[in-house]
Amino acid sequence: MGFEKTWRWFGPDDAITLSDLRQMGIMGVVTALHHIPNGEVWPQEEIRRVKREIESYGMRWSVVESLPVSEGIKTGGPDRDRLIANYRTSLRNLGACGIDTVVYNFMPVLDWIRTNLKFITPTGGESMLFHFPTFVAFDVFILKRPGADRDYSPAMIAKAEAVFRAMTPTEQEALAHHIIVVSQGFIDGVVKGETGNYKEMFLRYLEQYRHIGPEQLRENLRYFLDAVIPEAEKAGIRMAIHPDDPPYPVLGLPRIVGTLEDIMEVMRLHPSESHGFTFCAGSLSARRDNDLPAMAAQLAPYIQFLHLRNTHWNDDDTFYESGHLTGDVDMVALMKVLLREQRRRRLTGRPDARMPLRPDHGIKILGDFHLATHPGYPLIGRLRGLAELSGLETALEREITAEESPAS
Ligand code: DNO
Repeated sequence: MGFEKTWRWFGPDDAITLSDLRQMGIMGVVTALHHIPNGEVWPQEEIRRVKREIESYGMRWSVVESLPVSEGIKTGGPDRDRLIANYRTSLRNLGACGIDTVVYNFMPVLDWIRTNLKFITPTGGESMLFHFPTFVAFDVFILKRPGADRDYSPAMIAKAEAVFRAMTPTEQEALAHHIIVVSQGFIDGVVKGETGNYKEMFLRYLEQYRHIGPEQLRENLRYFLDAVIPEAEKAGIRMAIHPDDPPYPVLGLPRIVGTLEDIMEVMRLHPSESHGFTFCAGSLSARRDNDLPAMAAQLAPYIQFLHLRNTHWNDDDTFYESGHLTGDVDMVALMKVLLREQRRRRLTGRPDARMPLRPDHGIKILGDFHLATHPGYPLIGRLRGLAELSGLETALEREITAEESPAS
């Protein structure tokens, strides 16, 4: 059977069309109503319109990624009950339209972070890289976040200063713009590109978390889950929280979905079949002490959606997105754990045995350089990843079947 092969599609503005997806053998589409502002209700007519469009190409709307959680919910601000009520209505509407899997994350202010969106790989492709001292240079010397220097060791500050001094003012500005705007804008980030003073705006958002540590953020997540999970249960929806990327605190902001212990704790906040997890291999591997196959084995019953890709660490400070099979994550071992879980679900009749998988991100190669796509979402690089993962899956499925029914 294998996992349901899916693809993230950004809607009508995506340079990759639904008919392209169909040619690639995609079964399920992963998308969101990106045109609806964060915090507003997703109306049934809009959901139905997009769903019909996807179905007219012979595919299904497999996963919503993401139904974004507004800042007011994460900070526990005065408007949180209104925002949660809207979120519940959107879930009800999605359920009424037959959508059953919804991704969200609980990262304060900003989502994923890379310091170089155009890193040239050893073989000449274009990927994305994270260099910790460059990130510290952004925080301490470019953004000038108050108190930032207290968060790092003197040795790290010295490295960051050297990075900062080697940059031209244009490069400094581009780094800030990439982190705050470019890599967030297309996934409903809080700071949009229109504003010239995006750094000040961003600092104001950070400021709202001045008194919110991990415990309080977890409490705010519990409050959210207590309100939305019962609604998801009624609507027949499984919620799949996405891990933090990178999976540790940044810019003085708490991040609480990064390690096995974190995720188990989040799962305990509101036990329910509708409260699950997105196993994002790329995000989780942005922490060297995360052992992914072991994590997948522990978290298996909660996994509702798979984002598979790999990372490679050049040294303790630097990782880059190295493709799908190649890299430091043992993708063979990981895939095996996941396939065993799928088999277990099938045998026990669990309704969530399709386990949608998408090739997460990809390296730009060949014609990808001529297509305007979002950072991390090229056509050929992702398709290559999907092909590699599918090949691996086919081979491992056969191996697992043989192991379980040995020839007599
Ligand atoms: C970036 C992705 C994120 C992630 C969302 C899930 O490419 O890792 O957009 O899918 O944060 O809510």
